Amino acid sequence: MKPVREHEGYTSEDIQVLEGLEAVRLRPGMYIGTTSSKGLHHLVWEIVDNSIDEALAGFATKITITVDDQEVVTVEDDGRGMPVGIHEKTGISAVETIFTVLHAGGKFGGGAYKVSGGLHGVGASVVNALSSWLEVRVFRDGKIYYVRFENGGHTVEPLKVIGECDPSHTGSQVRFKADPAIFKEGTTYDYHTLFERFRQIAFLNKGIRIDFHYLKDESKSHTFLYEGGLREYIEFLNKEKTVLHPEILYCDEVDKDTNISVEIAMQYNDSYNPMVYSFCNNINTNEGGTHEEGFALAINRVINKYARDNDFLKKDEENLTTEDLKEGLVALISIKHPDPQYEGQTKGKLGNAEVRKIVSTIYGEYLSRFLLEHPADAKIIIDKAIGASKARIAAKKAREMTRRKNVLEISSLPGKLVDCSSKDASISEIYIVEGNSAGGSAKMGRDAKFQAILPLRGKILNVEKARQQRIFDNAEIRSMITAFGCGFGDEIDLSKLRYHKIVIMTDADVDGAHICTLMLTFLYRFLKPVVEGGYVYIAMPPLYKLFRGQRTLKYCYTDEELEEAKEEFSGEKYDIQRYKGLGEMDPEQLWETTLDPNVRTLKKVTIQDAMDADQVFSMLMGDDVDPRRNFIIENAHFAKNLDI
Ligand code: 1YM
Repeated sequence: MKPVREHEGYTSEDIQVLEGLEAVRLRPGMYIGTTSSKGLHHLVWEIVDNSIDEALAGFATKITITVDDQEVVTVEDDGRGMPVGIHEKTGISAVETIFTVLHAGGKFGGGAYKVSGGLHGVGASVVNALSSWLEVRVFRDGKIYYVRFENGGHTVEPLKVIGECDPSHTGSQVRFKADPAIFKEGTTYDYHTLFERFRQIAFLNKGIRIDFHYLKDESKSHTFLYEGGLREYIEFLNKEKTVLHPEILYCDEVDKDTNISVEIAMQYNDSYNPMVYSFCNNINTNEGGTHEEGFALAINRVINKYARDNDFLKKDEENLTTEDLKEGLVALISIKHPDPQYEGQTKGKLGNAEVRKIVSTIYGEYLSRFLLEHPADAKIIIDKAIGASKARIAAKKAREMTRRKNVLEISSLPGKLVDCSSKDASISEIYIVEGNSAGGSAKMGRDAKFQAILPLRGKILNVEKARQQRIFDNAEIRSMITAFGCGFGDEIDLSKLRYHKIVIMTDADVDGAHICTLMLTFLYRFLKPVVEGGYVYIAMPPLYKLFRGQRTLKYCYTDEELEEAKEEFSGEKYDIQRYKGLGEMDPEQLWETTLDPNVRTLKKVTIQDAMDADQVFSMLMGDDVDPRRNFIIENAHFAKNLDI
């Protein structure tokens, strides 16, 4: 059946198509998860994924993404150009089919891996359905083709040739404006989110060049191109760390039988934390899966064998555990699979069973060769793991001996805690307050029914730089864990959490920001489910008070608010007090600005992406002072704003 265009009346196929796109508009969450900012960015990933596929298939080398000051996104690649011929089944051009039929993209072609078919792969038609308008230009055979859709995917200008180009110029360009009627929180793209994802895509696909132009504010441009792939990614992740061996282990191979590609890089640093990240088809598999298991099997088997063969491990000594081997390890595992299966709570776990063996074999062979050829590096790696193993065995003994004193089993609450009277965790809040004087004001200013105060003296221990044992010797950390009541680490039990709001309250200066970061690092590393559960907040004390004599006119929480207030007050006389610290506020002021649920602003801490957070923490905790200072002064974007 030959379909006719909109103005000529609908055919049944047109209607089916529109019903499909209409379904996307009715339940956008089913297709892109959410219509929040995250869903909005999803639209960009979707179109970029198609360009990545074209690059992975060997046809495109460069992808350009532009976000202009009207929030219009343009994605362009130099691939073959989307097919423009008439598609047999639908009777309309392939380009139009890709953009109007749900899941059409995946049904074409074949052979190569398709990142666009992966976890997020909902297809370009979903982007079209959720856009006010969308245009496609295809450069192919010396011609420029053009098609335009409006209002959620209605074709307003069917595919036609609008000009000629040099036949050597091929590629695809998609421009779209997300529909504000769908994205009710706004259609504003976040520079950091885009920047970090494009950089990651470039690291994960060596040789692909990504040009990113962000034209808003002061316009910014970036080119990402990493010929070294994951090797360069490791260099980047270890930039602020002290690495233990200069050489990065790097392996990039394809399993011939299955066409699965395996790219792995790793290097040890002097920290105690593992940083193992895995990906399948460019998607971060943050719940791990068979590729991570295969990797762990390989390092365990090969390093233990080498250690025994070369007498690093004596007959009566036990094997190094995977945990020992991961101490201070930064590793990246990226596989590309023609038919990935994802499982787990957030579909972030790779399930394909065959992958375990393939990764274990490929990386095992590489690693044994590496150890043989680099005995000096081998010794450093094994010494590090033996150190970890000794510490683990010693800690286990110490734990067994002091079982009773274990922080988890201390029944009495810490002395400094000023608890609330409610025992209902869902309404209870605990303020972790920097400094004793601020703690005093908070204690008197709070609502004792549901607000508890835990003053901390000075800085808490930097957990990034210490082994577990020392961390739990730290009094401030023990106070917090005991007060929260839910345990920590693997033994955490959220049902025992005594407060459903944990509020970090520090001064609004550089020191305060540093203490806040230390707190977040600690929470992130040892009480991650508490952060993920959305129980952690940051208090926002005011920066300024506008007053006249004894009368407070207004509190301002940001410099912008102050500027606005100054304009409102033009004509009226007032003075401005700048608060330097929480200690300057009396209990009443603290209540009416920062504690009272009816007026206060809290920032909810949502660690969107464990990887970003870890990097931020590592950078902040690293030995290099400049990036830390700059970061703290500039922002704290790991905390996303949320007004309570
Ligand atoms: C700015 C977004 O979509 N590029 C792109 C998409 C395709 C092709 C090339 C392509 C693929 C194939 C053959 C094939 C797509 N084609 C399809 C479908 N950039 C962007 N560049 N010829 C061209 O896979 O065989 C879907 S996407 F379905 F038509 F094959």
